[in-house]
Amino acid sequence: MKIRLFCVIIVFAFILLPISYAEPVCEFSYKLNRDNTMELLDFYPYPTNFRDTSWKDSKLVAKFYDGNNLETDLVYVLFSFLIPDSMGYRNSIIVSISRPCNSDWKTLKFFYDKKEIYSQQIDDLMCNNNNICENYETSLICSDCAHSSQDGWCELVEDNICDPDCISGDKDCEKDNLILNNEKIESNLNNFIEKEIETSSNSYYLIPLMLLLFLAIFFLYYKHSTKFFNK
Ligand SMILES: [Ca+2]
Ligand SMILES: [Ca+2]
Ligand SMILES: [Ca+2]
Repeated sequence: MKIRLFCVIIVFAFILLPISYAEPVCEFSYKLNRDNTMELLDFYPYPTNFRDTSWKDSKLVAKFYDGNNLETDLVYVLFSFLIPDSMGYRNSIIVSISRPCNSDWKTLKFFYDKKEIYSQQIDDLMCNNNNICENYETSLICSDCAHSSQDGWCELVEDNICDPDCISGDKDCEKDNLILNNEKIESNLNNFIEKEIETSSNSYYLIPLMLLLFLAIFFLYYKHSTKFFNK
């Protein structure tokens, strides 16, 4: 029995092990043109269990360099301008590369057939450390962005803050919605009561007016009938 329990624990430990090692991975997407010009389309850091699946035989290579211009990472980029089931060759395609985020990164360079075709400073892209959460920065890899703030990254943490980036899942947003709904119901009820009081108080002004009108009609009728009988 004890051996069976031990085996179950070991299996669970192996299942949970990769989850506990989820690390921020930085994904860069570029538009690659046939004349080998490039432009950044998107940069997105997200936590995952990174597995290097890059194709080890490509003419297009991406290399990361640190502040001392030393190569820290290398990615072979899979690409083809010939798209199956399309009209043939495309003039431009989208290429993406992913690597575990590294705060030492300074520059990302692309080489085609060992010739440099593109270079971009990426340290500021990841975090420019100016205490302003902007551009591609997220709290995942940049201290400029406060946790659970609006930074394009949804943090599913119960921290009494509703992260506006979460469409669903953040229980704090459900609490906020509940408070907001209760406040709305309370405010509607107050408005209704105020309107009722206003309407009622307006009616009170009408009572003496109605009474005066009634008396005036009665007086005219009485005067008219007295004149008639006196004739
Ligand atoms: Ca910033
Ligand atoms: Ca966020
Ligand atoms: Ca939260």
